[in-house]
Amino acid sequence: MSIQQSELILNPDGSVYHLNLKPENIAHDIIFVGDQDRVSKITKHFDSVEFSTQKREFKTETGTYKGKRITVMSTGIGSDNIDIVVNELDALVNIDLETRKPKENLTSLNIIRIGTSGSLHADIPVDSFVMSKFGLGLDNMLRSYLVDSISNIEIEDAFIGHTNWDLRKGRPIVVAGSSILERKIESDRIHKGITATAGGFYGPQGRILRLGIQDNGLNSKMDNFLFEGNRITNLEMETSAIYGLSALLGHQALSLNAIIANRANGTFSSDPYKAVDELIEYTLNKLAEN
Ligand code: R1P
Repeated sequence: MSIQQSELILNPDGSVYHLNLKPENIAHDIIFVGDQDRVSKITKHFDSVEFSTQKREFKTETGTYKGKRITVMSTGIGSDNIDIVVNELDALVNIDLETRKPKENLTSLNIIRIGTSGSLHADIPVDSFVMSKFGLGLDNMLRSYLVDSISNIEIEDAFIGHTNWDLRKGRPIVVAGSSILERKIESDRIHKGITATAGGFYGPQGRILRLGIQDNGLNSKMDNFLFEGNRITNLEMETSAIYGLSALLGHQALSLNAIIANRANGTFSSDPYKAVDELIEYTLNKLAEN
């Protein structure tokens, strides 16, 4: 059965609806960033850029770095955007856009997020790097899919018990990142742990401006959560969604974040762009190694 026009929407030129991309526009190694202005901060290091487009917050550039073909795209903020980006990217490689049928031979993409994030621990200071072994989704997006095969129920139950999580907010989900990409990118320089993905920036991450929040002790409970040596290192808004959809669709995904705020001691990086630039150069060189 072919997928109907209303379900997989294509633009008049045949590109996918939100990303404005055709299959030939993307590489198999893809870097996600949140901020559209971060795309050129990566591609300025490229040998050359062969393709560039933008629709809404989704800016994409494809080129080569030290001979390796890489696509860089901005996802904007939040898991709802990740739902669009990962599904449309998968359609570009795994659905025949002419016949509108899934392909028999599937392609696995390598997806790496280079993001910014807040640390929950004083010993993970501003300007350091964090790699997410797991994404802890507090935002519910993944719960619309059949997630039993990818969710880590033991960690979820431990987290729910430890934080006395109110299930009216939905059931948290824990999904692992790609161990293949982890081995490729890791080094002593990078902290590893569980990255919590929140469904918003203020209340959902415990920030109080004028509104009271449901659990103002949540960040400190997350801070001292530990499961088999894994602690929750940081809070941001995309990682668990990237991990969940990539795992379900058969792609490898890894999330890296430059720590620009430390929620444990209230500090903010004096030069957040420098920390992000360093993480960009670190990641590009690791990707180009083999
Ligand atoms: C919030 O300011 C945004 O910054 C972080 C969060 O995950 C959220 O997207 O990441 P990016 O800098 O990659 O967007």
